[in-house]
Amino acid sequence: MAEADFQVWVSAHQSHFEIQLRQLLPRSDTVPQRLHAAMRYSVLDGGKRVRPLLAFAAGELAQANEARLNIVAAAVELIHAYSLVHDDMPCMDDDVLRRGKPTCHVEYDEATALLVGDALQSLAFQLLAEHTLNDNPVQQLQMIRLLAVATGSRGMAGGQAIDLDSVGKNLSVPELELMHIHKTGALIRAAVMLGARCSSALTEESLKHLDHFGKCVGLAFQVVDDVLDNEADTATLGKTAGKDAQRDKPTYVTLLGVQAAKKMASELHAEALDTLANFGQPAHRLHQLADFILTRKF
Ligand code: GRG
Repeated sequence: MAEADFQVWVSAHQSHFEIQLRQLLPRSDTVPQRLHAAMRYSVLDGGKRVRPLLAFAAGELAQANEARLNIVAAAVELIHAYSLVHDDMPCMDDDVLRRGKPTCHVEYDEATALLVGDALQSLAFQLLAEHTLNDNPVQQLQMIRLLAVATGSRGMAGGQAIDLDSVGKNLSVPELELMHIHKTGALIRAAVMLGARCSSALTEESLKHLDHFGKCVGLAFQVVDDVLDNEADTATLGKTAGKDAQRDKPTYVTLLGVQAAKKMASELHAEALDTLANFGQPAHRLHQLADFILTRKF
């Protein structure tokens, strides 16, 4: 019953969010048409939308306004889509399949893929700057800063730099954790915090709990991703499976083995749920999303 209710909530938010994204992205019949078409190709009709769902769930906990949540969720998803487009390019992971379809540089070309990433990132910050996200403008500036830090060299881009540098190397578990907290974790953590900060209802202490929850599920997401890269097939994932081993990249699976990696994901999940206990029932969607992050098969 609870599972069915969660599926209804997920589907309703995913379809509603898809409509929002369609409206927020530039139309493909406006100049420059090819770039706009490639941006829409890279963002629409695909992906689990985990980060937007986390923003919506954290926002519901904070009783935030839905219109504001749509904007922060879109900004985070645009940053995520940009990172996937750039990550797939020949100068980085060099992949041909993403979300079950040809990657952006394959469908279009490399220069277009580069520009798609650039333009999606700019659009994310444009949205945060042109919509009201919090009654207090100082708080809103803090939110824009939060996403900027999570995206830049002290967040996702920095994690990607460490990742590219790690190919063929033996990292320690703490080094791997540092890389993934930045590369994957920072944006997931930002999604939770941006959703919560769309209202001023939560105390600083509650925000700290949520931030810790975001940190735990962000890292758990990556540990599970490493396990799936090792265990799942390309058709299920919608992206090339076994890529990490192929590129000789250190992962939780190569460092710890599959069983220990799964145990680590479970421990992070348990820590995330412990943190949510501070909120009780109003945090049930975040609880369900943490369960999904642990048990996902794609
Ligand atoms: C290029 C600056 C820059 C950063 C790229 C996030 C990232 C950094 C690269 C993506 C490579 C990758 C497979 C990372 C592992 C975790 C991850 C982010 C998986 C993809 O996210 P999902 O599973 O994808 O949420 P969907 O398609 O469902 O949105």
